[in-house]
Parts: sequence; structure tokens; C-alpha cells
Amino acid sequence: MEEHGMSREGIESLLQEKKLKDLSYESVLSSMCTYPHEISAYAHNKFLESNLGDSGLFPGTKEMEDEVIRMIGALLGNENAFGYISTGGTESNIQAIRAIGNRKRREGLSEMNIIVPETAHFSFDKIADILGIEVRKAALDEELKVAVNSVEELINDKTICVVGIAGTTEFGQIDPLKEISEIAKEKDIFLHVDAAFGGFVIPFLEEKYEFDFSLEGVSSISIDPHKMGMSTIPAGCMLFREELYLEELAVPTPYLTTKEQCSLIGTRSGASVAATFAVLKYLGREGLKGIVSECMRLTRMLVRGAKEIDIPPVIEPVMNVVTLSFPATEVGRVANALEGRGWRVSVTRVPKALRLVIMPHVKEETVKTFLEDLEDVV
Ligand code: 0PR
Repeated sequence: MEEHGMSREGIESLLQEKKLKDLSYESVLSSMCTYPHEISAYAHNKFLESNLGDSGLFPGTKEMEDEVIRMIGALLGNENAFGYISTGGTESNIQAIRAIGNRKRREGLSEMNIIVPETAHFSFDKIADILGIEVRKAALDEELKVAVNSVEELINDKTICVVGIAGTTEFGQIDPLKEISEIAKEKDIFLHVDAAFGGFVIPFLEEKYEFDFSLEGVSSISIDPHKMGMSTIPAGCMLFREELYLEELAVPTPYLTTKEQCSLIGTRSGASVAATFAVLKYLGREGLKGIVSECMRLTRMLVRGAKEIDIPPVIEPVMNVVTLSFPATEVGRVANALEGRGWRVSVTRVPKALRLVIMPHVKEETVKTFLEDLEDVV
């Protein structure tokens, strides 16, 4: 830091210089984040100083959080769910496993494992590390959904939780949650659904999928307003069916305005809570549905265009994630060539494929130009 501060103009031009180095989302097809809705940005700015880590100082923000939990709970089949607005899918996943882990430890279990699909987000590797819990990875079926028999085979007397994914990070696939829910119920095992991406997509698809609290076996859900919920970063949402699991996360906070805290982090943005509240109120289900419908229209258009140039999808897209099949030796070259033309794309692990996420910042023109570049490059 310099001894003397800079002028306001100096700072503004410095910021502008840095801003120009960042990519703008228009050419980004690799991200699950997007521009926040204008109303989210407005609300975020209005509540910049709000800290839900000491929520007694910000009862207005806390009211918004409570209502957001009710709104998202209702969207996911349970308006009486218990939870809070987290920093994102990683925190929500950690907290779900921490909650059931704490409970089982108090019941006397010392060695524990959880079962996740092979497609699980890398946040589960962090969970293994932080919580010292074995993470067992269940195999997939040919449609890249978790194979139910593999889940069953991996369950033993140390299994405290099974995880299902509603919208896998790489392929946008939905695990057979109805079947998994039945197993969880029958064996009395906690079932966590990672709907970080899919939570704001699946309820608005034409095809109906069972994935949420309407399935009796589902104990907790992670869903991210900062992905398809059009809110600002950081906004995740952790929901439990039963309050006792939220209580498992509570630590006493003697000198604060509240007696205890359940979130993983202390100081916690009220701004992104206000943003989430505002955008959900502003758009309503109809508005969110419109956004998902447009993303899905462009997803179908992209897949159709790719098929016309003989590039098949790995799976028919379930949501707005497209994975295109290339020989393993080709996919890296194609991705690099596309990046050379200014696109940002990603490559999946197994099977190797070119991965494109059709977020709300992707427009029809973008898809057309991308398809032309793709044809050129191959
Ligand atoms: N669960 C699932 C199913 C996810 O897809 C993700 C993130 C998470 C959990 C973790 O969420 P947070 O990152 O909010 O903690 N999926 C994306 C990914 O890792 C996140 C992302 C977003 C990556 C934008 C890149 C990017 O530009 O691929």
C-alpha cells in the first residue's frame, strides 16, 4: 500500500483497466454463473453492509432470508424446510454432511462413510478432507446417472449418507432419485440431494422429474441462487426437511445478538440474500420458467446444429448443459481451437467430451456463431 491515497478518478480508471482484462460472459460457455438480474444487482447494492453473521443487527435482512427459505422450500416441495443462505454449493454440501456426521457421532459412530455418484462435484473431495469421512464413489449407468445397484452395494453399517445429484456439473444429468429415496427410506439413511445447478432448472422443465422434498426419503437439498437463480455471488441455499439437522450445526455465539450460529462462515453477506429475495419476488415462478425455457430452446438448437455437422451429444440434454462427443484424442484440440477464436469451453473427464453450459447470457446469435466456428474448427 502507498503512503498517500489515490484520487477517485485514478481508482476508477484503474478499476476499468482491470475490468477490461476480465472476460465478459457473452463468449463464456463453460460457466454455471451468469450476469445477475438487474433487480438482484440493485438489491445487492442496497444491502452492501448487511451482515447475517450478527443477524440481530439486521432484522430486515433476516426477514428476507426467512422468506427466501420459504419460497425456495415451496419450490422444492416443502415450504416448512429449515435452512439458511450459504455461500454456494460447496458450503451447502459440506454442511449437509457435517450435520448428519455430527448426529451419528453423538450416537456413538466413529468411522463413517458417504456414498456419492462418480459424477459428484469436487466439493465432496473437500468434504472427505475436512470432515475425515470416507467418500465412496458409485458407478454410473450408460446414461451417466448413478447406477442404483452400485449405490446399494457400497452401503454398509458405516454409511451415514447417500448423495444424489439433480443436475450433474459435467453432464447436466439427473440421478434416479425416486429409487434412491426408496433405498434411503428402507435403510433409514440420510439422503442429500445436490441440486446446486438443477434446483432452479428442473421445476421449470417441460418434462417432470422427481428430485426434491416431495420424495419422502430426501433429507436435505443444496440449491444455488447464484447459478440459475439469477442472484448475485455468493448465494447458495441449504435446506433440511427436519430442524434437528440444522440444530446439529449450531455453535453458541455468546457475545452476539443471536445465541447461536448454524452457518459455516461467520460474517455473512446480507447483500446476496437481499438480491435473492428481490429476484425471486420480481420474477416469480413464471419469470424463472421463461428463463429456463429460453435456455432449453437454445440448448436444443445447439444440439440440432451439432448433429447436422455430425457431432453427436454424449446424452440428449436433460437441462441446459450440452456435451458433445469427440474421439478422446480430438477433444483437446477442438477446445483449444475454439478458445483461439475467443470462446471459453470446458472438457469433461469421463467420457471425454466438449462441455457447453447454455446460461441466460447465451443468446440465439451466440449459438449460431458458435456453431459456425465449431464447423470450421472440426
Ligand atoms: N454442486 C454442483 C452440482 C455444482 O455444479 C457445483 C459448482 C457445486 C456443487 C459447488 O458450487 P459452488 O461453486 O457454488 O460452491 N459447479 C460449477 C463448477 O464447479 C461452478 C462454476 C461456476 C465453475 C462458474 C466455473 C464457473 O465459471 O463447474
